Amino acid sequence: MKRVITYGTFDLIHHGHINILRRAKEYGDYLIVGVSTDEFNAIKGKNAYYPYEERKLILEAIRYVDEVIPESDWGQKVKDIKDYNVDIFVMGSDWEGKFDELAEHCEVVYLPRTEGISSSKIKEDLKDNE
Ligand code: C2G
Repeated sequence: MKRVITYGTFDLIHHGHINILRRAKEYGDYLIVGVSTDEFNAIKGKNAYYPYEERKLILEAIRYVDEVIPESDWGQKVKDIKDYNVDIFVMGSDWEGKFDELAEHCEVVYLPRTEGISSSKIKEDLKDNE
């Protein structure tokens, strides 16, 4: 029973998110997603269109996702890895190298991002087409 975890804002869910969730799940049997709270998004300098509860609801409806937990600060990952018995931590390649210290506690995997899509691109494109 391999347990995988990944983190993110996951606003305006798109195929880039689906790709990383599907591939993260392929590394194990159970995928936990730490979804950023609205307060943590403010710390990350992100302003999500959907509030936390909606982003959580949408993620819970995705077939690859087994559990959704709040991500409220940068420093919670080690405790999450221990508390949830995580074997593998997965992030997109834009984070390559940023979480290597977690390798003391679990396997760390960075997967290539899906090119050409992002929540901010969606917002910009919609604005341009108004
Ligand atoms: N992602 C991807 N391809 C895209 C867009 C996003 O693979 N075209 C991946 C990101 O690499 C990340 C995940 O989808 O692994 C979620 O992306 P965001 O919602 O943008 O999350 P982010 O703001 O990077 O927050 O502690 C970690 C942070 O919470 C990550």
